[in-house]
Amino acid sequence: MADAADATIGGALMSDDVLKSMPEELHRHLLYTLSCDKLTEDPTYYYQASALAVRDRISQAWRATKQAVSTSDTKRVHYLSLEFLLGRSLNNAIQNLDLDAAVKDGLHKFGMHLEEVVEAEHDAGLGNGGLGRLAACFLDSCANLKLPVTGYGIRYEYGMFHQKIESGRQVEAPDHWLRDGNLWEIERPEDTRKVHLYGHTERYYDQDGQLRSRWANAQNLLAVPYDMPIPGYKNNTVNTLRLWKAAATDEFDLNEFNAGSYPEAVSEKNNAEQISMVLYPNDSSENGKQLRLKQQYFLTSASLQDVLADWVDRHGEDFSKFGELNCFQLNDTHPACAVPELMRLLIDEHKLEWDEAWSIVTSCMAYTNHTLLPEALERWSVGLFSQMLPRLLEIIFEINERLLKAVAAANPGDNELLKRISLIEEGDHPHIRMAYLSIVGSFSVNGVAQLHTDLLKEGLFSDFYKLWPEKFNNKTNGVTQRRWLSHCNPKLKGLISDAIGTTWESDLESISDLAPLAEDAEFRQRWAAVKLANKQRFSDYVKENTGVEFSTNAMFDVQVKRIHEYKRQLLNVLHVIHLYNRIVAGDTQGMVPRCVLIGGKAAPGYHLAKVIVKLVNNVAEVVNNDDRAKDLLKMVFFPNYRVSAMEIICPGTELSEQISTAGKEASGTGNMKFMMNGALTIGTLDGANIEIREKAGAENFFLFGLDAHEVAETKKAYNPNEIIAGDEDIRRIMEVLEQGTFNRDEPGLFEVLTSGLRNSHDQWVTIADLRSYIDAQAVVNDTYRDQEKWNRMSILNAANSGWFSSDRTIQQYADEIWKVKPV
Ligand code: 26Q
Repeated sequence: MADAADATIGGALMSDDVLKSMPEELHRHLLYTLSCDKLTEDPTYYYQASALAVRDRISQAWRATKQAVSTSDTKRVHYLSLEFLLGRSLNNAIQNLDLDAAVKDGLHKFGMHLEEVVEAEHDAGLGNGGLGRLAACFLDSCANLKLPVTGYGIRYEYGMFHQKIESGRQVEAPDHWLRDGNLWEIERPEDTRKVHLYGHTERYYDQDGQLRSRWANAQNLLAVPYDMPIPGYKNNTVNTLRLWKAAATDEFDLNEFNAGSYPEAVSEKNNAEQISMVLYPNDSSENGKQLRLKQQYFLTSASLQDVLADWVDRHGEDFSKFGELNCFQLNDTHPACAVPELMRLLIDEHKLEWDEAWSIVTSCMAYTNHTLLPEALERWSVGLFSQMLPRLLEIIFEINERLLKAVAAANPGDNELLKRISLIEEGDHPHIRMAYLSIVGSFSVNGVAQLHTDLLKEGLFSDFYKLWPEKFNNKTNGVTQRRWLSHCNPKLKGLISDAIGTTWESDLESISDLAPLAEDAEFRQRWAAVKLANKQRFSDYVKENTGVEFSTNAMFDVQVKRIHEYKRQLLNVLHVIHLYNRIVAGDTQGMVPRCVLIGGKAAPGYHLAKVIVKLVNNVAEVVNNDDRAKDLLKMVFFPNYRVSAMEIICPGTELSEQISTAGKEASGTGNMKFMMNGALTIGTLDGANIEIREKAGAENFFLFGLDAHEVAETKKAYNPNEIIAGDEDIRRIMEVLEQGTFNRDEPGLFEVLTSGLRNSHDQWVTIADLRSYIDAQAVVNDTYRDQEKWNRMSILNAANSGWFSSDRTIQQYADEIWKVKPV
C-alpha cells in the first residue's frame, strides 16, 4: 500500500516507477498483500496476485483520466443501466495495458500458466443477456475512444443465477460472485448519497412566498458507490463504472431504540440492504415487483445526485449549461425514473422553475429501446408509484397534463390519439407507461438495428414518431473485438495480425484487408487449422461440462442465447429431430456429421422456456444414445451459459443459429460475435441479421423464412395443421414428438409445445418457417461438404464484420446523440 501512497505526493501525480518488475510485484503481493506461502499451488492466489499487480498499473492512468476529465469542462455522458454483464476482468485488463508478456513471464517463474490462473476469477454476471453485455461492450469502446463516459449501475450481491441441469431440467442456484472478494472495485464512501422512499408530498411556501412541493416523512437509505476501472486499449485512458450498494442510514427509529428494541431497530438495516441484493433474472416483460421498482429508482436517484453534486462543486447553483454539458443515456426504460427524478431534484432541491427544469431534462436525456414485443414494455402501477415514489408520481402527472394539452391543441377533437399517447394507461388499475415517459422526456430515441428502428417508427411508437420525427434514430449494436476476437480467440488474432497487421484491434474496419486472402489456398488452410484447434478446445469444454463427446470432424452448429419462444430454440430442435428421423430411416446420403449445441438460461418463472430446456435435454439423450446416429449427429444442452462460456464456444463455432421470428429480435449481438470468429450464419431477416447479410454478401449467409411483413400477413390466416399434413418430413417430426419418443416416462410432458406449434394463433409461426429452415440447413450441409468453399465464406464473414464493432456504434452515439469529443 505504501507504493500507492507514494505515487501521489502533495496531490501531484508522479510516474509509477515505484512499481518493480512483474515477477517482483507478484512475489510481493503473494507474500505481503495476500500473506501466503509463495510455494502455494492454488491458482486463486496467483489470480489475486496478478489482479493486484495489474491493478497497481491501472491506478496511475485512472487518476490521470479523472484529472483530465475534471479539468476540461467538456460535455460528459452518463450511461445508466440496471445491468453490466462484464464477465471476467483480468485478461481484459492485461491485454488493454499491454502486460501480456510480463504477466505470463512473471507467472512462469512460479510455475504457473496465465490460462489456468484467469479461470480462478468469477464472472461478474450483473446482467441477463444482450442488453447487459451491450453495456459492457459500450464501456470498453468508450474507453478505447477516450470518451468521457461513466457507467452507472447496481452492485448486486448476487448476479445472474447459476443454472444447473438436473434430470434434464433447469435448477437455479444463487451466484454469490463476491464470495472471494472483488479486486476490481474501490469503495468510495465519501460519495455516498441519500435516497428517499415512501412518505408523502406536501405543499409549503418558501421564504420567497413561492408555493412548492416537498417529499415528507420519507424513509431514507444510503447509496454507497463502488468504482470499477474500465481500461482503454493501450491508450492510457481508464474510465469508471460506478456501482451502487444499498445501505441503511444510521438514523434508527428512536422510538423503538428507546423502548429497548435495539436488535429490532438494527435489523431494519436488512430492509435497506435488500435493494442491491439480487439481479432480477427475467429478460423481458416486467412483473410489477416492488423491489424491482426500488432498484430502478435507487440507481437513478443516486446517479443523478452524484452528477449534480459534481456539477454544483464546479458551477455552484448555476444550471444554465447543465443540459448542454451532460447527457444521460437510458439503457431501456429500466432507469426511466431519471426523467421525473431529475425534474424533482432541479425543482425541489435546486429551486428551478418547471419550464427551466423541463428544458434541461429534455436536452440531456436519451433513450434506447431494446424490444419489439409490446408485452415487454414496462408499465408500473400508479398505486405502487403513489405509495413508494409519491413526489415522482405528482411530477409524472404534471408532465402528462402538459403533454396532453399540447397534443390536444395541435389535434383538436382527436380523443383517441390522446388516449393512445397518454403516459397513463387508464383502467381499473391504471399504469404508467415507462417507454412513453422516456420518449417524452428525451431528445433522442433510438432502436438497436435498422429494422428494429423502422418497426418502432411504424408500429409501437408511431404516434410519437409523427409528433417528433426528429427524435428517432438508429444505432445498430456492435460488440468489442478486443474481447470477442483478440482475447477469446488468440490463435485467430495471431493469424489475422500476421496477415494484415494489428490496426484492426482498435479500428475493425481494417479487417476487410483479409478479404483478398479468401482466394489464397495456403491462407485458407491456416484459417482452417485455427478453427480446428478452437473446435478441439470447444469439444474438451463440452466434454468436461456435459460428458458428451463432440468429434472435431463434425460441423459445430450452435445456438446460445436466453431461452425464449420468439428466439425459437424449438425450431432448432425440430430440425435435429428431422435429421434423426432421416438417420433412423437410413436416409443419410451426403449427410455431414453435425454436433448441435444449445445453451441459455430460462427465466425462473417462464414455464414454457423451461419445458424447452427439458425437451433439448431429452432429445439429446435419445440421439446421443442411439448407435445409428453415432457418427452423424450429436446434441447437447450446455449448462450455465455465460460470458466466459461464450469465450470458448464462439471461436469453435462453425454455424451460428439466428433463427428468431422476423420482427421480434431487436438486434441480437451473439450473431456479431460469431461472424467475427468466422462462423457462417443461418438466419431470418430479423434484427441485425439483415445488416450482417448485407455486409457479408447474400452468398455468404444462409437465409430462410418469412420476413417481418410476411409474418404479419401470415398470421391473418395461419393454418399450421394444414402445413403439417401437407409435408411428409414435418408430419413425421410432429409424429415422433407426439408419440412420446422423447418422453417415454412422462407422457404429455411436451404437449404444451406441440399444441402451441399446431395453434393457429401461434405468435411465433414456427411451423410456417420449418420447411424453409430444413431446406436452408440442407444447403448448409452441402456447402460444408466443400471445405474450400466453406473456408472462403468463413474468411469473408470475418473480413466483412468491421461494421459490427461497438467502436463504430459508440462513435455514432458520440457524434449523433451525445455530441462528445475525446478527452
Ligand atoms: C424488466 C422489468 C423487470 C425485470 C426485468 C426486466 C428486464 C430485464 C432485462 C427486461 C429486459 C431485459 C433485457 C433485455 C435484452 O437483453 N434485450 C436484448 O437487447 C440486446 C441489446 O440491444 C438486443 O440485441 C436483443 O435483441 C434484445 O433482446
